[in-house]
Amino acid sequence: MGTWLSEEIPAFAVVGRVNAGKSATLATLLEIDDDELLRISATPGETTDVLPLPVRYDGEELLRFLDTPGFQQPVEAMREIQKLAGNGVPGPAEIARFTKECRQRFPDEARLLEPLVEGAGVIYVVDPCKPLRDTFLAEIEILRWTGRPRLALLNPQAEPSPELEREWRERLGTSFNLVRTFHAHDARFDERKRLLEVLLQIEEHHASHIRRVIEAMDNEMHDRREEAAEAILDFLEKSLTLRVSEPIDVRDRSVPSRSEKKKAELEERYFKKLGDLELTCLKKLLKIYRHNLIKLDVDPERHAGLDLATAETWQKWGLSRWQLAAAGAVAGGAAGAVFDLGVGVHSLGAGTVIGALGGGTMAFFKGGALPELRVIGGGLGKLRGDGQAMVVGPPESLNFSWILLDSMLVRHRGILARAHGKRDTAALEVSEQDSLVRNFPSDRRSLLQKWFASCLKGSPDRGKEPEVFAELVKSLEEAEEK
Ligand SMILES: Nc1nc2c(ncn2[C@@H]2O[C@H](COP(=O)(O)OP(=O)(O)O)[C@@H](O)[C@H]2O)c(=O)[nH]1
Ligand SMILES: [Mg+2]
Repeated sequence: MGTWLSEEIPAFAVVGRVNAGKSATLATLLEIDDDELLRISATPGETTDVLPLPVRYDGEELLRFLDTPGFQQPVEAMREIQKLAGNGVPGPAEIARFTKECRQRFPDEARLLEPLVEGAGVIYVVDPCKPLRDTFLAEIEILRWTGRPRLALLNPQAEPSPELEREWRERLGTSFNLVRTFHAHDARFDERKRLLEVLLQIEEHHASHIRRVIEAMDNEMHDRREEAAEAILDFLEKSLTLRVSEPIDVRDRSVPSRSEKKKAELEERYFKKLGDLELTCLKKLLKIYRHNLIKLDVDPERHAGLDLATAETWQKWGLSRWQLAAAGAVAGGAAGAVFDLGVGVHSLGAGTVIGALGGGTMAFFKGGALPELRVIGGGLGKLRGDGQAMVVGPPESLNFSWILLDSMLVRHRGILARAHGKRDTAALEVSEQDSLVRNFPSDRRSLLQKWFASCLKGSPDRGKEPEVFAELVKSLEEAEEK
């Protein structure tokens, strides 16, 4: 059936002007952030040949997309095709002749039309911020003559003016089966899925294949959510049970300057380990969602957005005071304790929470005053010398667990919002937004609080784990909808 198509597999060629965002559209739709495989570039003409991108599930190719070089001389090509038609109206036959007879003069047009001649559907990508010039009208005309099922995708690379967008829609509406918007740089799961559903409408012939792809996407998303919940559960458990210890002998303990020094060293080790746990979790999340390009530099300079020096900002994170009380965080012995959340949250610093993927916990903690760590003198069994150890454990802040969880939920959301076709900034942008844990239903808050408490004590409640996992899955699902 020719070079690009096979009988049983539905195929769609993505066509349009150079730099319209064809490659970015495919990268986002198919979650490809590999520059080697699919180049997205400001340099025109990066795609010089047709590039087949098969969609496979369980080893079976269900659908195929073809990335193509852009139109280069659409007006001249249109005239040439008209000439081939003589006095008649050009159609698929003339397009087929054009791809064979006019290759020399129109290499790009011939290449991009070839898959259409073989039977591929058309996905025409345009930027509706561009004025609708003759060159575009020529492209639209040529595509109409192919007679193939046609979808036009508006990929606005800036904010289009409403008049211009209306003009594009009207013009495209007369020549295409459907016109839709697809933000190649911002599309999320739902928008990607909707695009496939639109393909169903223009290509009924292969409906079952396309349906299977949509179903597989749904299943995959479900699995990923579970994997992400697993990673976050693991991160929380390891962070909350994290302790670092050092044997300390009597002499060191009795000299304040020495024990202070030791404490400072231990604190540093504690935060380093916490930062490592955070990074491990973030790497897992990125892998789950097939993001390979985002850099995870632990670089405080990369922190952006949230200003934790202000009360409003830290008030957004973790649970509110009464929620903590309601969840049982302050039950038992803490009555009358001063728990100034302001100090607590503030001292945890900004980075972790904001989570520009780029600052680790460490950088974050460095910013403000270090949180009070529990320092236990002795009690860790026989270690060395007189058997006493200095142990540094989690910060006293009642909100510590909640902030860790919030930070991961927010970054998870940032990862989901990150389109694979977006290649310009390496760091993940996570804008300032409200706490996610604060919107949890109260029974979820109490369940998590109980489990957190068991972890903080050093003995995670295994009995509660399945329930905690299920609630985390739900939390991730809810965050996707916002
Ligand atoms: N802001 C923005 N830039 C885009 C978008 N799509 C593509 N670009 C940029 O436009 C250029 C060309 O994109 P590409 O996908 O390679 O276009 P193609 O030539 O049609 O394949 C690149 O510099 C992209 O970063 C978009 O939706 N928004
Ligand atoms: Mg391209």
